[in-house]
Amino acid sequence: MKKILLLQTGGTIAMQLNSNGPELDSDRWSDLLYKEIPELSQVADLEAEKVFFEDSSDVNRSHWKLLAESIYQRYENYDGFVILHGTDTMAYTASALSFALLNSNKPIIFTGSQVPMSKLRSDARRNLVNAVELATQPIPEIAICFNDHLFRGNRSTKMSIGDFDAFASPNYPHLAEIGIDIKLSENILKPTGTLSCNPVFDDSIFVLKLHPNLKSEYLDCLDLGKIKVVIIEAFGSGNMPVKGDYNLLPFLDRCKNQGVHVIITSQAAYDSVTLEQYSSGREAKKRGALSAGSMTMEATITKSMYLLGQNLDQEKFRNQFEKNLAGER
Ligand code: ASN
Repeated sequence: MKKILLLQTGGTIAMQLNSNGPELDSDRWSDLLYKEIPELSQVADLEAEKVFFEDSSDVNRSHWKLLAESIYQRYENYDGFVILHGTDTMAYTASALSFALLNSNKPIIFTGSQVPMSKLRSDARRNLVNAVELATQPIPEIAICFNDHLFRGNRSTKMSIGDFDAFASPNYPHLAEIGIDIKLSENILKPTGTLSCNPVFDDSIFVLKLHPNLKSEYLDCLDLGKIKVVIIEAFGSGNMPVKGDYNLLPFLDRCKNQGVHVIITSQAAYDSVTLEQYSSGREAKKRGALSAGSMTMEATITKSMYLLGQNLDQEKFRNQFEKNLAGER
């Protein structure tokens, strides 16, 4: 029987429902598995550990480091890993781990739930059983298992607050479908190299979401001396205002002069940023802006933080950012 390590990090799946709504209750987490789903022992030889215990809105780069190191240190002792995590930032943590732990040849499967395990009509039980079963399969991916789907972690994004079908991977096919049988897709990564652990993330980034009428003068307050990457969530294929009061090109010039990388993502979830398509994208490109291509915002943010953490020079950062490091683009 496969040996699977279950790492608990909090989230709704581990919350107790009281009169205020779901709340974290750290005393209960270890009972969760064995008391409520004893049948899991038929699927795998499971061990459980608490890494941290947070609503996932409070999870940050220090937690990513802790989690990556926990897996790395225990990697040889288990066949696969399941991480119980809050849904709100699960796609960020999964993306971060995909860069921190390159070349994992074992399944590292994130799951969580929309409704606490303790509630009768919860999705927790199904998601957890599916995730444990997937962690016993030949899936060398850092992935998210939710509502009978398996998604590549760094391609995933939370789409719904109230639906059990909370996640999607808009620009990459599902890695598995879970019905009566589990059907693995052809698109699963092939194992390569040996696992490395490099969980250093620099947080000197700033994300700017564009909207019509965004006053570029507000951006003058940004201290670009402290920021190393500006990620612009632009329109469509990577476009932005380039005329009149709302012209953003002077801001891009300022970034370039100060050695700040500018990365362009899109407010449209599907397809890829193509800076060459319209003149405003071309103007941005002329000023050195990089395209995030088909990457999710979660992957773009965590990849930028990861590459900054590697202390690369400007050119190397650009090269690495444009490369596919972990199936993210
Ligand atoms: N707020 C929760 C979290 O992300 C939401 C959830 O897990 N469904 O921790």
